[in-house]
Amino acid sequence: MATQLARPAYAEDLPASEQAASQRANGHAPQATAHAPEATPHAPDATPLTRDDRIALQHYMLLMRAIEERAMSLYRQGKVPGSFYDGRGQEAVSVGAAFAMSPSDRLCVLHRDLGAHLVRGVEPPRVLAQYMGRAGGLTAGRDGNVHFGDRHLGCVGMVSMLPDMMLVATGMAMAFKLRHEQRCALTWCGDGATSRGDFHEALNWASVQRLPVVFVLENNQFAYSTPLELQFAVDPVERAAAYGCAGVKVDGNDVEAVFEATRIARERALDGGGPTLIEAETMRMHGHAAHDDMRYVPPALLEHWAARDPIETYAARLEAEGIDAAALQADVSELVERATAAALEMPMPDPSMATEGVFCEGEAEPLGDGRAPWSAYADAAAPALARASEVA
Ligand SMILES: Cc1ncc(C[n+]2csc(CCOP(=O)(O)OP(=O)(O)O)c2C)c(N)n1
Ligand SMILES: [Mg+2]
Repeated sequence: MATQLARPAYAEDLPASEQAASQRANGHAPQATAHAPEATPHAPDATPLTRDDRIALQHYMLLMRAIEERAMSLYRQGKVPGSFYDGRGQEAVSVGAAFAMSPSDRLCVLHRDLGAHLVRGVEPPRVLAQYMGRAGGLTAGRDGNVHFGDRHLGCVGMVSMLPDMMLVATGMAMAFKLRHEQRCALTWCGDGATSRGDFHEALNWASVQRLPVVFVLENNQFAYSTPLELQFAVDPVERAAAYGCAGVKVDGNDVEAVFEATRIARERALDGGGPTLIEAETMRMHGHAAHDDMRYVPPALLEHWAARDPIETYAARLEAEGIDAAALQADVSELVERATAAALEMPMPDPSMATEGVFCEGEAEPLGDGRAPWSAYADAAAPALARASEVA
């Protein structure tokens, strides 16, 4: 069932003629004319989500939550080395944004964005094995918990220094521009990231060069124990304007709002309109990591956001459209149980492999394409749900 979604305000801010004039003033040719012929699907201007798309969005959010809940219990059983980081409450941000991207777009996925890996096609047993340091994990035990990315699925594994991945995404977008490739880079960053120099360098360079990159700022109210009011005096979206970067604020607990803002930002990027900073307002519902009891978070704040849980609110919306949300939940629970059993059967890595595959040996292999379950990218014969179940 199609629903027309509201366009964020910035989409109307810069008419095409003004964009072109601004580009000429900056000495940049409009990207739209510089692009090579369509190499990847350029999503239609206003493609609404289908019923299957909505089911897929909920599927991936449920999958992210169920995997992370299971991983947390494995952590408590001593099966996850180090600590464990999750994105409870932020499922809509990673799933909604990743869902808008085409197969040949490239993603730098952050530590609270498991949903994006799942959308791109990473299978749940590999994620659970990763957390447990098993040989079948994405890094085959070389790195623990959240520092991973499957390059075969168009994702660059994140590094711990934050927000370095903003610069990596900016660099990829620069390469797309230089090669006249019709693709977009996407990355996430936290509210804490806005206080780091890399954040400003990335926004500035991407704006000066009008690069096809989308930055999703996950404003989850805290950077470890530092609250927003100690993080910035000026809203990051307002700062974006100072760089000449489009900025938009969305409800980060509304998966369709995040999807739509990202879809429009991507279109804008591919049309030569430059980068967009999307600030998704949400809440980190767990501690910074499993070891953090988050005593510093006011209980009333948690209660406020608990009532706006992205999965529960979307389930109610789907039910109103006649979709059996409970059945989706049951399918995912079963799937994650199977995935856990599979991961627990995987061996620990052979220690002699630790130094293999760390550096590039021989010819560098380009990143591969990822899965893009949104129906706009799928063949008419392959609806999103079928693709979602493939991931399972
Ligand atoms: C440069 C740098 N300093 C400190 C850390 C340790 N660290 C990891 S996550 C984190 C909190 C980051 O907060 P934010 O950017 O808001 O992201 P969130 O964890 O809230 O999603 C910190 C301080 C780091 N990874 N990199
Ligand atoms: Mg934060």
